[in-house]
Amino acid sequence: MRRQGATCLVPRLVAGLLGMAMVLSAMPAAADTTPYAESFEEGWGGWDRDHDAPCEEDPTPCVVDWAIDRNNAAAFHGVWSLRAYLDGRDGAAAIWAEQQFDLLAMGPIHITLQFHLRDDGEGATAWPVVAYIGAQDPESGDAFSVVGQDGAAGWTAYVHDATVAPGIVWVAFGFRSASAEERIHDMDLVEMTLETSSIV
Ligand SMILES: [Ca+2]
Ligand SMILES: [Ca+2]
Repeated sequence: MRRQGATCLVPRLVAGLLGMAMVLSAMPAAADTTPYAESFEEGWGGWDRDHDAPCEEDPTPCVVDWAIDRNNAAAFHGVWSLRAYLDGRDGAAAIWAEQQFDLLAMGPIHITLQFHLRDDGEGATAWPVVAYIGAQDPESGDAFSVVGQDGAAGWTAYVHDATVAPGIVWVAFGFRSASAEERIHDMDLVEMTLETSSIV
């Protein structure tokens, strides 16, 4: 899914990050760490849903039933989270939340991403939990790194990190199916730290 209006989100995000001291050009001598957190209490916080189901591109396309919606049925932090549903009976698929950030820095940025995912612990087969940090809009499940498995009842924290060049950086997190089951996961409290090395 191509996002509509993605570019209009960037100025607001840049402003938000700038407000958190990502003005590295004015701080040439010191390393800098910028925190980021989104708990979905007021809305999506600029995140958007996306998915990849390879069978949709078969000569006889399949339809994979999936959804990600903001929901107040369960939360790790606050009241709201993103509730994600995927029907693994329809074929292999990955679903995720993604956002692009325009990061201002004078050198590589090390991003550490952490998010929380809730499982009911009743699945018969563990499914991979996945994440992405990179320069491209993630459109394929193959772009993602497996950062763990679901299956533990309750909320579990998952971590992914990468070093990227300044500019447009996409961050995404979610999971993919690995068996013919329906599954619901709540996802909440996405946190990042953005670290830059000292600039001479
Ligand atoms: Ca929340
Ligand atoms: Ca995408």
